[in-house]
Amino acid sequence: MRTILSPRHAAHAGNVELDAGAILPAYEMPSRAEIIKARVAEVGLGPITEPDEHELATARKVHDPAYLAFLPTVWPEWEKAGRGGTAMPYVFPTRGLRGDVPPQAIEAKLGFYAFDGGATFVKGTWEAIKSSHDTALTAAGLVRSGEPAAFALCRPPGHHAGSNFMGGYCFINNAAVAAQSFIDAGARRVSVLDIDYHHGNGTQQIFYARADVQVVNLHGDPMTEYPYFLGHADERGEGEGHGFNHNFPMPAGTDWSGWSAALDRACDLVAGHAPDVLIVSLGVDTFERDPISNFRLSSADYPRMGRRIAQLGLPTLFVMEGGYAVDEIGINAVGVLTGFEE
Ligand code: SP5
Ligand code: ZN
Repeated sequence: MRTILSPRHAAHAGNVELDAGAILPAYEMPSRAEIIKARVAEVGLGPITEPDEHELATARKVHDPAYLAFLPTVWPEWEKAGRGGTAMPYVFPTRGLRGDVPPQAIEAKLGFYAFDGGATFVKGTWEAIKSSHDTALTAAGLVRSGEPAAFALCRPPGHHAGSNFMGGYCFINNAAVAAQSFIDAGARRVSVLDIDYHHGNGTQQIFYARADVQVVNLHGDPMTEYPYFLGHADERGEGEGHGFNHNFPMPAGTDWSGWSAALDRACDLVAGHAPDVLIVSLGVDTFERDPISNFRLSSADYPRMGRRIAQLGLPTLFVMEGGYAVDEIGINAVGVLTGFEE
Protein backbone atom coordinates (compact mmCIF):
# COMPACT_ATOMS: atom_id res chain seq x y z
CA MET A 1 0.00 0.00 0.00
CA ARG A 2 1.02 3.60 -0.50
CA THR A 3 2.13 5.77 2.43
CA ILE A 4 1.43 9.51 2.48
CA LEU A 5 3.74 11.67 4.58
CA SER A 6 4.52 15.39 4.50
CA PRO A 7 7.99 16.68 5.42
CA ARG A 8 6.14 19.65 6.95
CA HIS A 9 5.25 17.54 10.00
CA ALA A 10 8.78 18.28 11.27
CA ALA A 11 7.95 21.97 11.77
CA HIS A 12 6.03 20.90 14.91
CA ALA A 13 9.11 20.33 17.07
CA GLY A 14 10.77 21.36 20.30
CA ASN A 15 7.57 21.78 22.28
CA VAL A 16 7.25 20.70 25.90
CA GLU A 17 4.50 19.12 27.99
CA LEU A 18 3.45 18.93 31.60
CA ASP A 19 3.90 15.40 32.94
CA ALA A 20 3.21 14.69 36.59
CA GLY A 21 4.28 18.16 37.68
CA ALA A 22 7.40 18.24 35.52
CA ILE A 23 8.00 20.03 32.22
CA LEU A 24 9.43 17.52 29.76
CA PRO A 25 10.04 17.39 26.02
CA ALA A 26 6.71 16.41 24.43
CA TYR A 27 6.39 12.65 23.92
CA GLU A 28 4.79 13.36 20.54
CA MET A 29 7.99 14.22 18.62
CA PRO A 30 9.14 14.37 14.96
CA SER A 31 11.30 11.24 15.15
CA ARG A 32 8.10 9.20 15.51
CA ALA A 33 7.08 9.81 11.91
CA GLU A 34 10.63 9.57 10.57
CA ILE A 35 11.20 6.17 12.17
CA ILE A 36 7.90 4.84 10.80
CA LYS A 37 8.86 6.18 7.37
CA ALA A 38 12.24 4.41 7.55
CA ARG A 39 10.52 1.14 8.44
CA VAL A 40 8.00 1.50 5.58
CA ALA A 41 10.99 1.82 3.22
CA GLU A 42 12.93 -1.01 4.87
CA VAL A 43 10.14 -3.58 4.49
CA GLY A 44 9.14 -2.31 1.03
CA LEU A 45 5.51 -1.65 2.01
CA GLY A 46 5.06 0.54 -1.07
CA PRO A 47 5.75 4.05 -2.36
CA ILE A 48 5.99 6.97 0.06
CA THR A 49 4.65 10.21 -1.42
CA GLU A 50 3.76 13.70 -0.25
CA PRO A 51 0.17 14.88 0.16
CA ASP A 52 -1.66 17.27 -2.14
CA GLU A 53 -2.99 20.52 -0.65
CA HIS A 54 -6.66 20.35 0.37
CA GLU A 55 -9.14 23.07 1.28
CA LEU A 56 -10.54 23.07 4.83
CA ALA A 57 -14.13 22.78 3.52
CA THR A 58 -14.47 19.12 4.60
CA ALA A 59 -12.88 19.87 7.97
CA ARG A 60 -15.50 22.61 8.52
CA LYS A 61 -18.19 19.90 8.45
CA VAL A 62 -16.71 18.11 11.45
CA HIS A 63 -15.12 21.07 13.28
CA ASP A 64 -16.54 24.46 14.33
CA PRO A 65 -15.32 26.95 11.68
CA ALA A 66 -14.37 29.41 14.46
CA TYR A 67 -12.16 26.74 16.05
CA LEU A 68 -10.47 26.02 12.73
CA ALA A 69 -9.94 29.73 12.13
CA PHE A 70 -8.33 30.05 15.57
CA LEU A 71 -5.62 27.41 14.99
CA PRO A 72 -3.42 29.35 12.50
CA THR A 73 -3.66 32.51 14.66
CA VAL A 74 -2.19 30.96 17.81
CA TRP A 75 1.51 31.37 17.17
CA PRO A 76 1.33 34.86 15.60
CA GLU A 77 -0.80 36.08 18.51
CA TRP A 78 1.44 34.39 21.07
CA GLU A 79 4.48 36.15 19.55
CA LYS A 80 2.64 39.47 19.33
CA ALA A 81 1.95 39.14 23.07
CA GLY A 82 5.71 39.00 23.57
CA ARG A 83 5.92 35.31 24.36
CA GLY A 84 8.17 32.50 23.12
CA GLY A 85 8.82 28.90 24.07
CA THR A 86 5.74 26.68 23.86
CA ALA A 87 2.20 28.10 23.67
CA MET A 88 0.09 26.01 26.03
CA PRO A 89 -3.39 26.37 27.56
CA TYR A 90 -3.61 26.53 31.34
CA VAL A 91 -7.10 27.81 32.24
CA PHE A 92 -10.31 26.16 31.04
CA PRO A 93 -14.01 27.15 31.11
CA THR A 94 -15.17 24.22 33.21
CA ARG A 95 -18.37 23.99 35.32
CA GLY A 96 -19.37 27.37 36.76
CA LEU A 97 -17.42 29.43 34.20
CA ARG A 98 -18.55 31.02 30.92
CA GLY A 99 -17.90 28.58 28.09
CA ASP A 100 -19.94 30.66 25.64
CA VAL A 101 -17.81 33.82 25.43
CA PRO A 102 -14.51 33.42 23.57
CA PRO A 103 -12.01 35.68 25.36
CA GLN A 104 -9.61 38.00 23.50
CA ALA A 105 -6.30 37.20 25.21
CA ILE A 106 -4.43 34.46 23.40
CA GLU A 107 -3.47 32.65 26.63
CA ALA A 108 -7.20 32.46 27.42
CA LYS A 109 -8.33 31.54 23.91
CA LEU A 110 -6.00 28.52 24.10
CA GLY A 111 -7.95 27.20 27.09
CA PHE A 112 -11.31 28.10 25.55
CA TYR A 113 -10.55 25.72 22.68
CA ALA A 114 -8.85 22.92 24.67
CA PHE A 115 -9.68 20.21 27.18
CA ASP A 116 -6.10 19.71 28.41
CA GLY A 117 -2.63 21.22 28.20
CA GLY A 118 -1.38 18.59 25.79
CA ALA A 119 -2.00 20.37 22.49
CA THR A 120 0.85 22.88 22.37
CA PHE A 121 2.14 25.25 19.71
CA VAL A 122 5.52 26.31 18.43
CA LYS A 123 6.17 28.44 15.37
CA GLY A 124 5.64 25.63 12.84
CA THR A 125 2.70 23.89 14.49
CA TRP A 126 -0.05 25.17 12.21
CA GLU A 127 1.97 24.20 9.12
CA ALA A 128 2.29 20.66 10.52
CA ILE A 129 -1.41 20.48 11.49
CA LYS A 130 -2.44 21.47 7.97
CA SER A 131 -0.03 18.98 6.40
CA SER A 132 -1.39 16.19 8.61
CA HIS A 133 -4.95 17.07 7.50
CA ASP A 134 -3.77 17.08 3.86
CA THR A 135 -2.12 13.70 4.41
CA ALA A 136 -5.37 12.12 5.63
CA LEU A 137 -7.38 13.54 2.73
CA THR A 138 -4.81 12.53 0.12
CA ALA A 139 -4.67 8.96 1.43
CA ALA A 140 -8.49 8.86 1.60
CA GLY A 141 -8.53 9.88 -2.06
CA LEU A 142 -6.41 6.85 -2.94
CA VAL A 143 -8.90 4.52 -1.26
CA ARG A 144 -11.80 6.33 -2.95
CA SER A 145 -10.19 5.80 -6.31
CA GLY A 146 -9.96 2.06 -5.78
CA GLU A 147 -6.80 1.29 -3.80
CA PRO A 148 -7.64 -1.53 -1.35
CA ALA A 149 -5.75 0.30 1.42
CA ALA A 150 -3.60 3.35 2.14
CA PHE A 151 -1.53 4.62 5.06
CA ALA A 152 -1.90 8.25 6.16
CA LEU A 153 1.24 8.81 8.22
CA CYS A 154 -0.32 11.74 10.04
CA ARG A 155 1.59 13.88 12.50
CA PRO A 156 0.33 15.55 14.64
CA PRO A 157 -2.30 12.91 15.45
CA GLY A 158 -6.02 13.71 15.61
CA HIS A 159 -8.33 11.44 17.58
CA HIS A 160 -8.52 13.54 20.77
CA ALA A 161 -9.58 16.65 18.82
CA GLY A 162 -13.33 17.26 18.86
CA SER A 163 -15.63 19.60 16.98
CA ASN A 164 -14.39 22.67 18.86
CA PHE A 165 -11.49 21.59 21.04
CA MET A 166 -7.93 20.34 20.90
CA GLY A 167 -6.04 18.17 23.40
CA GLY A 168 -3.80 15.16 23.81
CA TYR A 169 -1.35 16.28 21.04
CA CYS A 170 -4.31 16.58 18.61
CA PHE A 171 -5.68 19.64 16.76
CA ILE A 172 -7.59 18.59 13.62
CA ASN A 173 -9.23 15.17 13.78
CA ASN A 174 -7.65 13.65 10.68
CA ALA A 175 -9.67 10.41 10.82
CA ALA A 176 -12.94 12.34 11.21
CA VAL A 177 -12.14 14.61 8.26
CA ALA A 178 -11.33 11.52 6.17
CA ALA A 179 -14.60 9.87 7.24
CA GLN A 180 -16.53 12.98 6.22
CA SER A 181 -14.73 13.02 2.86
CA PHE A 182 -15.97 9.48 2.14
CA ILE A 183 -19.55 10.43 3.07
CA ASP A 184 -19.34 13.53 0.86
CA ALA A 185 -18.14 11.33 -2.01
CA GLY A 186 -21.19 9.09 -1.70
CA ALA A 187 -20.34 6.48 0.93
CA ARG A 188 -23.51 5.56 2.80
CA ARG A 189 -21.76 4.16 5.85
CA VAL A 190 -18.24 4.48 7.29
CA SER A 191 -16.71 2.77 10.34
CA VAL A 192 -13.88 4.19 12.43
CA LEU A 193 -12.04 1.51 14.41
CA ASP A 194 -9.80 3.24 16.97
CA ILE A 195 -7.09 0.96 18.35
CA ASP A 196 -4.91 3.61 20.01
CA TYR A 197 -4.30 2.98 23.73
CA HIS A 198 -6.23 6.14 24.61
CA HIS A 199 -9.95 6.55 24.03
CA GLY A 200 -10.61 8.61 20.89
CA ASN A 201 -12.83 11.10 22.67
CA GLY A 202 -12.77 13.59 19.82
CA THR A 203 -13.89 11.13 17.18
CA GLN A 204 -16.63 9.85 19.48
CA GLN A 205 -17.87 13.39 20.19
CA ILE A 206 -17.88 14.41 16.53
CA PHE A 207 -20.00 11.46 15.38
CA TYR A 208 -21.99 10.78 18.58
CA ALA A 209 -25.37 11.76 17.12
CA ARG A 210 -24.75 10.29 13.65
CA ALA A 211 -25.76 6.89 12.29
CA ASP A 212 -23.69 7.08 9.09
CA VAL A 213 -20.31 6.98 10.82
CA GLN A 214 -19.95 4.16 13.34
CA VAL A 215 -17.19 4.64 15.94
CA VAL A 216 -15.66 1.65 17.76
CA ASN A 217 -12.96 2.23 20.37
CA LEU A 218 -10.56 -0.17 22.16
CA HIS A 219 -8.66 1.55 24.97
CA GLY A 220 -7.45 1.79 28.55
CA ASP A 221 -10.28 2.17 31.08
CA PRO A 222 -10.91 5.92 31.56
CA MET A 223 -11.38 5.35 35.31
CA THR A 224 -7.57 5.25 35.46
CA GLU A 225 -6.32 6.19 31.97
CA TYR A 226 -6.18 9.36 29.90
CA PRO A 227 -8.44 11.06 28.71
CA TYR A 228 -10.32 10.05 31.91
CA PHE A 229 -13.58 11.86 31.14
CA LEU A 230 -14.96 9.79 28.25
CA GLY A 231 -14.71 6.23 26.95
CA HIS A 232 -16.97 4.20 29.25
CA ALA A 233 -18.86 1.19 27.93
CA ASP A 234 -22.28 2.79 28.45
CA GLU A 235 -21.61 5.54 25.87
CA ARG A 236 -23.62 4.21 22.94
CA GLY A 237 -24.46 7.32 20.92
CA GLU A 238 -27.42 9.68 21.07
CA GLY A 239 -30.47 10.44 18.95
CA GLU A 240 -30.06 8.99 15.47
CA GLY A 241 -26.58 7.93 16.50
CA HIS A 242 -27.77 5.68 19.30
CA GLY A 243 -26.23 2.23 18.83
CA PHE A 244 -23.48 3.51 16.53
CA ASN A 245 -20.83 4.16 19.20
CA HIS A 246 -19.11 1.29 20.97
CA ASN A 247 -16.44 1.39 23.68
CA PHE A 248 -14.23 -1.45 24.91
CA PRO A 249 -12.39 -0.11 27.97
CA MET A 250 -9.79 -2.55 29.29
CA PRO A 251 -7.74 -2.66 32.50
CA ALA A 252 -4.06 -1.82 32.82
CA GLY A 253 -1.97 -4.91 32.09
CA THR A 254 -4.20 -6.17 29.28
CA ASP A 255 -2.19 -8.40 26.93
CA TRP A 256 -2.93 -9.94 23.53
CA SER A 257 -5.38 -12.52 24.89
CA GLY A 258 -7.67 -9.89 26.39
CA TRP A 259 -7.05 -7.28 23.72
CA SER A 260 -7.63 -9.61 20.77
CA ALA A 261 -10.92 -10.82 22.28
CA ALA A 262 -12.10 -7.19 22.29
CA LEU A 263 -10.82 -6.77 18.73
CA ASP A 264 -12.88 -9.77 17.62
CA ARG A 265 -16.03 -8.21 19.13
CA ALA A 266 -15.18 -4.85 17.62
CA CYS A 267 -14.68 -6.41 14.19
CA ASP A 268 -18.07 -8.14 14.46
CA LEU A 269 -19.67 -4.76 15.17
CA VAL A 270 -17.91 -3.23 12.16
CA ALA A 271 -19.07 -6.08 9.95
CA GLY A 272 -22.62 -5.55 11.25
CA HIS A 273 -22.51 -1.91 10.16
CA ALA A 274 -21.54 -3.06 6.64
CA PRO A 275 -19.51 0.09 5.92
CA ASP A 276 -18.39 1.11 2.44
CA VAL A 277 -14.99 1.90 3.94
CA LEU A 278 -13.10 1.30 7.18
CA ILE A 279 -10.86 3.90 8.82
CA VAL A 280 -8.41 2.55 11.38
CA SER A 281 -7.16 5.10 13.91
CA LEU A 282 -3.81 3.39 14.32
CA GLY A 283 -2.06 4.00 17.63
CA VAL A 284 0.68 1.66 18.79
CA ASP A 285 0.84 2.98 22.35
CA THR A 286 -0.67 -0.39 23.38
CA PHE A 287 2.93 -1.67 23.25
CA GLU A 288 4.38 -3.17 26.43
CA ARG A 289 7.24 -0.64 26.57
CA ASP A 290 5.23 2.48 25.74
CA PRO A 291 6.36 5.18 28.20
CA ILE A 292 2.89 6.64 28.91
CA SER A 293 0.60 3.61 28.61
CA ASN A 294 -0.15 0.36 30.45
CA PHE A 295 -1.10 -2.45 28.06
CA ARG A 296 1.22 -5.35 27.34
CA LEU A 297 1.15 -6.03 23.62
CA SER A 298 4.38 -7.28 22.06
CA SER A 299 5.81 -6.47 18.62
CA ALA A 300 4.62 -9.89 17.38
CA ASP A 301 1.01 -8.89 18.14
CA TYR A 302 0.86 -6.03 15.63
CA PRO A 303 0.88 -8.18 12.46
CA ARG A 304 -1.82 -10.29 14.14
CA MET A 305 -4.07 -7.27 14.51
CA GLY A 306 -3.44 -6.35 10.87
CA ARG A 307 -4.48 -9.84 9.76
CA ARG A 308 -7.66 -9.69 11.86
CA ILE A 309 -8.61 -6.32 10.40
CA ALA A 310 -7.93 -7.60 6.88
CA GLN A 311 -10.42 -10.42 7.44
CA LEU A 312 -13.17 -7.79 7.31
CA GLY A 313 -12.44 -7.52 3.58
CA LEU A 314 -13.08 -3.75 3.51
CA PRO A 315 -11.36 -0.89 1.71
CA THR A 316 -9.23 0.43 4.56
CA LEU A 317 -7.58 3.74 5.38
CA PHE A 318 -5.01 3.60 8.18
CA VAL A 319 -4.56 6.95 9.95
CA MET A 320 -1.61 7.27 12.33
CA GLU A 321 -2.44 8.33 15.88
CA GLY A 322 -0.25 7.67 18.98
CA GLY A 323 2.68 5.49 20.05
CA TYR A 324 5.61 6.83 22.07
CA ALA A 325 8.09 3.93 22.34
CA VAL A 326 10.00 5.60 19.53
CA ASP A 327 12.64 2.90 19.08
CA GLU A 328 9.99 0.30 18.24
CA ILE A 329 7.32 2.52 16.70
CA GLY A 330 8.36 1.63 13.15
CA ILE A 331 8.35 -2.11 13.73
CA ASN A 332 4.98 -1.96 15.50
CA ALA A 333 3.07 0.44 13.23
CA VAL A 334 4.35 -1.10 10.01
CA GLY A 335 3.79 -4.55 11.52
CA VAL A 336 0.05 -3.86 11.46
CA LEU A 337 0.24 -2.88 7.80
CA THR A 338 2.31 -5.87 6.67
CA GLY A 339 0.01 -8.18 8.64
CA PHE A 340 -2.95 -6.58 6.85
CA GLU A 341 -1.37 -7.20 3.45
CA GLU A 342 -0.44 -10.87 4.02
C1 SP5 B 1 -2.70 10.68 20.38
C2 SP5 B 1 -2.33 10.23 21.78
O1 SP5 B 1 -1.93 9.10 21.97
N1 SP5 B 1 -2.42 11.15 22.76
C3 SP5 B 1 -2.10 10.80 24.11
C4 SP5 B 1 -2.13 11.95 25.03
C5 SP5 B 1 -1.71 11.54 26.41
N2 SP5 B 1 -1.54 12.65 27.28
C6 SP5 B 1 -1.31 12.32 28.66
C7 SP5 B 1 0.14 12.04 28.90
C8 SP5 B 1 0.36 11.68 30.35
C9 SP5 B 1 1.78 11.25 30.54
N3 SP5 B 1 2.01 10.80 31.89
C10 SP5 B 1 2.42 9.42 32.02
C11 SP5 B 1 3.37 9.26 33.15
C12 SP5 B 1 4.60 8.47 32.73
N4 SP5 B 1 5.76 9.28 32.80
ZN1 ZN C 1 -2.74 7.32 22.43
